[in-house]
Amino acid sequence: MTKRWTQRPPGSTWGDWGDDDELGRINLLTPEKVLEGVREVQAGRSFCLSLPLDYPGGTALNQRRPPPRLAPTEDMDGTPGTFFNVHMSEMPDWGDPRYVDVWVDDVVTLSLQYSTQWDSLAHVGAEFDADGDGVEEAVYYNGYRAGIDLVGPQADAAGDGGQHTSFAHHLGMEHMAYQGMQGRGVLVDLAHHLGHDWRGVGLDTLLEVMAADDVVVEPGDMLLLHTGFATEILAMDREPDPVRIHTMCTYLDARDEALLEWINASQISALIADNYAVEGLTGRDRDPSRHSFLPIHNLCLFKLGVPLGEMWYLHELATWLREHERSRFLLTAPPLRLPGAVGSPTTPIATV
Ligand code: UVW
Repeated sequence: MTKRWTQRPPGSTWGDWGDDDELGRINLLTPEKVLEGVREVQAGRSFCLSLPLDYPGGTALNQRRPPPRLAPTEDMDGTPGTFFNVHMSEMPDWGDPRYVDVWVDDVVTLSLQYSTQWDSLAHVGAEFDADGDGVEEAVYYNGYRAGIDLVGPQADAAGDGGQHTSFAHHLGMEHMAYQGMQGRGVLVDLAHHLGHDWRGVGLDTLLEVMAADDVVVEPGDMLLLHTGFATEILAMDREPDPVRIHTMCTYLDARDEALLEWINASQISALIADNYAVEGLTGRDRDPSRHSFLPIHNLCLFKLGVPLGEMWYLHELATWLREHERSRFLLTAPPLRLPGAVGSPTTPIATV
């Protein structure tokens, strides 16, 4: 493959794992890193780090992401939405009175980023002059191009009469799923030290909290931030307060340049939080230069190849770790192996 770029964004890892790399710092989840995670397993207890996928409920958090809709598949005679409690003894065509089976099949319409989720490297790119001709183009991690490698739903995009529905031909979830997303997780308990007030956390505060709990992050670790957001969401019982859901718990303050430098220097393989977007939607409105709306998304997904986990449910894990004066565990968090998907629900398991 010819190189997709002649200049890479400053401070990026593009090309560090080859011209065709689609994993970025996920590559740091090496066999040794998995073993480091396995060595953290001492009690044999597992924690589910997913919310029920129909939380937060409604669309107050994001109007483009409706809650999942489950329905039965169509029946054998093609009647839509009826294949539920079907007696095979009574089925037309290949049913038989001797059969005792009763069947259900279902289908889901699911916004892949509605609830506990991964953002793949295909989720956010940027306008950047990757080919050095003085003109910016829309590119994603390692120079994969909008319109070529990530193709939108225009007719006949794949030359197959418009039937093709896999839009991210590169950087999609299948790469993370195949890799496995397993290794050592390290949890920082912001909620314990800072409470559930809505506030940004810069590097100084993050390091203070980590020092207070003796938390050490090493290259290749997956870093998890417990803010209490998902705990609050669960308590709202699928009817979130539309104001409070946007004004509760802590988030990373992306305006703190030192924090961005630390994320880069720490060489984490994934950045995960129990809140909406890891960082706040606080913007840099007074900055007249061109900049990213979500600088941590830009840094992690576009420049470094660090996937983001959002709205993970960390309450019980954080409680157990605190009781046992620990912060590390084995984390196993594959997304759906759904080719072309940009986001994905996940049911992460922490084993302690
Ligand atoms: C936002 O929508 C703000 O973040 P994400 O797409 O990562 O969920």
